[in-house]
Amino acid sequence: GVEASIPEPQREAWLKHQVSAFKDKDGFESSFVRHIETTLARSMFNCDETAAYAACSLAFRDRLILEWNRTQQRQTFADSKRVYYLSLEFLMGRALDNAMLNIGQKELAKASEAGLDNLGFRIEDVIQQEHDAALGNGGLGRLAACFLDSLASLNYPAWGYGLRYRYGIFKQEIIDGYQVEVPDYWLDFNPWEFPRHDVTVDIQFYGYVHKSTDENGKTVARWEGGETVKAVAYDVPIPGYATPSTNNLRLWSSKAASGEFDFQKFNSGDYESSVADQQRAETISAVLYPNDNLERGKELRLKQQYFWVAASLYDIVRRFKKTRRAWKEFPDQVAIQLNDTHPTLAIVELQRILVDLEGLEWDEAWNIVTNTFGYTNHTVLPEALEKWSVPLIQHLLPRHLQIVYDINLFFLQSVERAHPGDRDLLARVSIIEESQPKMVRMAYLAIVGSHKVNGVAELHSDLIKTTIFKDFVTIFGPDKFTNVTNGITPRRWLHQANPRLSDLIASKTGTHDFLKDLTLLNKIELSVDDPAFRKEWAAIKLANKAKLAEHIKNTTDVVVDPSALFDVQVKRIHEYKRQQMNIFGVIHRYLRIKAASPEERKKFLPRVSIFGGKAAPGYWMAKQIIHLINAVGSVVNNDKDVGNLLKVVFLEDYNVSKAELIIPASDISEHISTAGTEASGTSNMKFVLNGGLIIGTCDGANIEITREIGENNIFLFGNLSEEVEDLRHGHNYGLHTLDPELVQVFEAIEKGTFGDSKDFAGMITAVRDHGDYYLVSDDFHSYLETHDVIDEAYRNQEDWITKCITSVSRMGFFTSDRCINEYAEGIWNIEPLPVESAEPEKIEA
Ligand code: IMP
Ligand code: B1N
Repeated sequence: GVEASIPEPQREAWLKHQVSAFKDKDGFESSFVRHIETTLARSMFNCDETAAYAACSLAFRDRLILEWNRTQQRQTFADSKRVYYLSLEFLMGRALDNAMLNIGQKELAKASEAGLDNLGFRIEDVIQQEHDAALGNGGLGRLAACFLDSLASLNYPAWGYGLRYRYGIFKQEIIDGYQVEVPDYWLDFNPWEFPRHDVTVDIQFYGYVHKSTDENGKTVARWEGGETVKAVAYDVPIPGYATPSTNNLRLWSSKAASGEFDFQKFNSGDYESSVADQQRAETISAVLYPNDNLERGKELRLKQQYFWVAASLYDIVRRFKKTRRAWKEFPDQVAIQLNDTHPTLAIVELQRILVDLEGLEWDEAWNIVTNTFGYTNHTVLPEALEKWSVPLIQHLLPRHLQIVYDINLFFLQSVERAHPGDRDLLARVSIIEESQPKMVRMAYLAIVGSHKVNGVAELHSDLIKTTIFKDFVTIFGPDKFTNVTNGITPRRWLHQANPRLSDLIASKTGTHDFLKDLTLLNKIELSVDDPAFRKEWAAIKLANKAKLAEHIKNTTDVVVDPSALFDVQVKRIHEYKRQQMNIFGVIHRYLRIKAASPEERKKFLPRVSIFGGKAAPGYWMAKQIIHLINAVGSVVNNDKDVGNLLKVVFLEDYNVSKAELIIPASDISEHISTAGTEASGTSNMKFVLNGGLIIGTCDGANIEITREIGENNIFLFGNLSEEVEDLRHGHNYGLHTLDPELVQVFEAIEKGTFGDSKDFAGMITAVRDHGDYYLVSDDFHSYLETHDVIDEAYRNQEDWITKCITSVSRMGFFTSDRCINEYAEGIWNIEPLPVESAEPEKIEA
């Protein structure tokens, strides 16, 4: 702010000492050695790969933070509209590799690589030292990370706001075939964050509401009492690709508000309880809830949500106030996007700030609020739709509950005016569910408080309009609801994960410009028949598979043949994603191989079935699925009759950096959710972009991938989303005859082929006796048939490679750059703001 600015007369002295970052190999080496010796207090006699990682990161960080300062100053001077992306999850993965690619560009990356080499380290090994920043569960968190990359790369003035969890998603170990969770303490050394101990916000909880009448007869509400926790900001710079723009991800960490200890208690000898208070405050940002697509209504989760939302809004409002504009201009300066309903309290908090603290009239405030927010829905699964109990909110946030009730009252009054006498409609759309206890429906609150609501793939956006949010389309009209199909950043998911493929593509398109404009990929379709190109294409896939085979050997002791078909399903373990169907299919293949004569066996195509993914710690069925996959693996992989025809591998601790290894090594990946359940999926896009084909249901983004790449290049199967409801209905009326091939699989499990069958009984009864909610039996036959089609297709390697090249060439649509441009234009109404480089010679005084 102005208060902290150095006065004009002294600025000359500052300008004499402008800091610059390294520009070449020698500069890199000098920065590296300086950080080793000063920042890290080590020396050439005490420098291992971890220290090298640290020093290398610090050298790049110096560059990054200069660009960061420059970008933030430019955005402040320009006084243009900013977008704030509020997400409880940011699944960032590793930063060094990404920073070298994005800010480093080719020359600097090459220079630092040579510098490292000269000082005795290999860049590949140094990069491997970094611990993933894993502040997310799966697709939703990784999408937020891809969006940050695109926002910076496209020069949009944008900040992310999240929580600085001390523990990210747990580390998964597989012990005797079972998942074991180990805490992920990742903050030991993190060179990518800047603590801002000067940027803190006091956050209030509990207490009561005091209402009084002011001199004009207006009722004023004051929230008093309760307890206070301090939010401390930590900033993570987000480099754009091929641009100096460096945006900010601000993560909040919780601390006790009253200094280190409660001295009252301390002096009265109650030392333990004063430490306990301290720890209770720190608990708020301690741990990421490890559920994907599930909300369990825990008080601490609600505390996390309010803590983060209140700190972020305080910060956003403070920044707006520095501009001294009128409140009605707030939506011209600020767009806030809600990543699912987790930050929905922000709507209530902004209304509270405007009405209670700033004294605006309700309607004027509400107009500002609704013009500021946009809401993205990511799921239609009922167990994932957030509801909070009224008594819990009443206790924790008494004033917010009153505001929610008022928002609901005014909303229902307007519905009543437009649809007089429709009591059912009022009950259906009420933000308050009249249950025991009463519940606040967060998605409804998010819709009512936003000007746009979007789904994340076409089918999903249609589904929310015709099912869960149908009544709101009637009330607000169809224009409030829109679609922005998800995307992925090609920087990480092509160039970083698969540098050889990226370079091969560049050799045909002339430059790496497709990393900025992914539609340029279509140029490689002209080379689809070029023998040298095809040969190199195949060689790259084989090398990526060999690298994964090496990892499989090192981590599981299973030896797999890189020339076999690699069939991959890596994602969170969930019944709707149907890993159970996959492993049942693997068992079916195993039974067929066993039943075949030695002569017939020669006709089988060698396959490796690769699984990976975490189960939520409390999700018993998901854990049973992991156990069955491992049990099948230990039987199949040691069966002499099977040999190389089938291997089954479960890769421990699937995360972003492992995804970068696994995805480029896939021939076929599986995206086989029950139709209508996977909102979009984003790994489907990553696999195709890396020259793998997919088997999938007509669900989420699979449908649009098919439209883009052509239906000859994808293996679709199974019932359609419009058939699901009738099928489920049929099951419940006893019309469920199990697929005979699935019966064979169940018999084998129940005979004890894979160990004690009791361990897997839940998976069988879910299908056979409990209505088969996810339609495993209904889709099983078509699933098996499609795998046979895949075997045949893979035998014709020439056709297969043609399919792969053609598919990659048509994937331009799925860049997250396209998503961000769509959000910017259709929802946020913001423009890019390019920044000049921070090189000192270019800075004007
Ligand atoms: P904030 O908006 O106050 O949180 O500031 C974020 C960053 O924007 C600061 O660290 C500065 O880099 C930049 N910034 C903020 N205020 C000013 C200003 O008045 N002039 C130039 N840059 C500013
Ligand atoms: O969001 C992704 C989509 O590609 C996936 O299809 C979708 O399943 C995923 C509550 C969620 N939806 N909902 C969640 C995560 C954590 C949580 O506590 C819900 N994740 C998705 C990106 O759009």
